[in-house]
Amino acid sequence: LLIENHLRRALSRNELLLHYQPKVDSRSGRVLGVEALARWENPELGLVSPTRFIPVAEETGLIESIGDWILRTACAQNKQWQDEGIPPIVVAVNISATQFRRNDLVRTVCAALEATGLAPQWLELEITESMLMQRPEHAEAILRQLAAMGVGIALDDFGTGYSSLAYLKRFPVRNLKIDRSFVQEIHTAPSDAAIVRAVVSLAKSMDLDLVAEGVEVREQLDCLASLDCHVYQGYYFSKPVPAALCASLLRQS
Ligand code: G
Ligand code: G
Ligand code: MN
Ligand code: NA
Repeated sequence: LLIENHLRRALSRNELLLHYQPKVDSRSGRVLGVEALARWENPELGLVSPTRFIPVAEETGLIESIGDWILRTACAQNKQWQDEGIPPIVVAVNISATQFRRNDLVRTVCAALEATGLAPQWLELEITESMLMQRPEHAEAILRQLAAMGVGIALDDFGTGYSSLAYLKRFPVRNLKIDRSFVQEIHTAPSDAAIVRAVVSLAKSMDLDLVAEGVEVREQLDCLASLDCHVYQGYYFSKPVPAALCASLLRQS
């Protein structure tokens, strides 16, 4: 209840902000995109993790206004980077299960793009396999509308849920993000390398983009490269950082 009461006022008190984590091509070293990650800094509670406050936002309905703010802020930031002359990149925004279930997601996304002037091709939404599988017909209809607009869809934490390959083919998904649990020991655990090899092959045959999450050390990166997976996110390149710091990473890239 304490956290809920504070969260109700978080937006009007400017306590929410977004950090951005680069997505990098290990061959060129270039930043291809960024993932927006919400942060909440409350004077009494301190820094609260999204793993704590997003579920509260979902239970209380606050996710409607907070999710809308996250989308708009990420789109506005990306548009601003473009206006500053930084080569265009994709910004990815995490969508919660409750946001995805609602009937107004497409409208909310349209409104954010219109309000900020960001072209749809520079926005990607990250959803999870389980969100697709709960109401497949609903999911398919939403994803088709978003794809028709030109907005990209990424499957986050890929490999930890249970999407059937038939569904993967049916949904207009652009990008698979290999969950970091498979990357963590990829250089020492042959079974993890085998899983990643299978996902690489799946992505190739279905013409999907691929990102490895949670790359922290050089050995993981080398192993991913040997498996022909060249795009990654992780502390090895950069943790999620404030927009200003992210802009300087983008300018250097
Ligand atoms: O960045 P961090 O490791 O603290 O994120 C923890 C979890 O919170 C991750 O699973 C991430 O997807 C989720 N998360 C971070 N920002 C957002 C957001 O803006 N919206 C939603 N729905 N989830 C987020
Ligand atoms: O569920 P999702 O993939 O959206 O979660 C993203 C979360 O992963 C963010 O909270 C981010 O801080 C975290 N993250 C990003 N890179 C790394 C990494 O290299 N190692 C670890 N342990 N976490 C990471
Ligand atoms: Mn994510
Ligand atoms: Na993930």
